[in-house]
Amino acid sequence: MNNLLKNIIDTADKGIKQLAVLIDPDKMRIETVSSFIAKVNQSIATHIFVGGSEVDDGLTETLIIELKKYTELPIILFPGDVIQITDKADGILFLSLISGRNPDYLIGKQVEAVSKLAKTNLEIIATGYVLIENGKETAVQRVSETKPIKRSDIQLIKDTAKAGELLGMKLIYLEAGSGATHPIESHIISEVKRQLNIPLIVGGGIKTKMALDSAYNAGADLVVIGTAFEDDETFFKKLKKP
Ligand code: 1GP
Repeated sequence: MNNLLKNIIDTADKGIKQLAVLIDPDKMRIETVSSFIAKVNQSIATHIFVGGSEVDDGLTETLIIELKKYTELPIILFPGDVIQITDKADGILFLSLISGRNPDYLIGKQVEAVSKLAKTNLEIIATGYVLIENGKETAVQRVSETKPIKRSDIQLIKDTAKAGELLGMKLIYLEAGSGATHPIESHIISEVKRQLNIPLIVGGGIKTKMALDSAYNAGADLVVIGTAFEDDETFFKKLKKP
């Protein structure tokens, strides 16, 4: 499956909204995968993202092998570290944390990943990752030792996202952080979206259908939800396919 990016772009161009369910291999028990995925399959989810800030070696691959038994949805790595790279997925968000100024997360980890990626058939999707503050320290912030951009600094958020596009990144991901108290505000999403010509991903702290719709209405092309499904699988009922 090597049309992941093309499909995301084509779908976004048609104005059809996309939803990725984020699964953290550290938090998902293998025995529960089949029942969890049965709910994902009945929902409006279009993608499965797999990743976490801190995941033990081997867990990602084991999880993806199990996921593949139960779903046809594309599985895209959203890795917090190089050890999470596995050929079992379909693609990878090749992230650069462009909101931060830590060279390891801007280019260092990416260089480290190259020899591992060369041994895979993963579709590699260059993604500018922009962390926005949400009121509390998130795992990405702690692990990457970078500061998020202040919510009030709209110009910096917009310029950072645009710089990612101008550098040739294919997607921009606005991140409030997993389990964020407040998702990214609509006006930030809409201002960023207005000046981008590539699809916009938004994630972090989205826990309700209303918050999801509000991100979509503001201009998010693809929304990522993880914690809300971990905490309450009945949330899938509110997101059933029509
Ligand atoms: C985290 O954007 C994702 O990287 C999803 O966040 O877990 O808060 O849904 P949540």
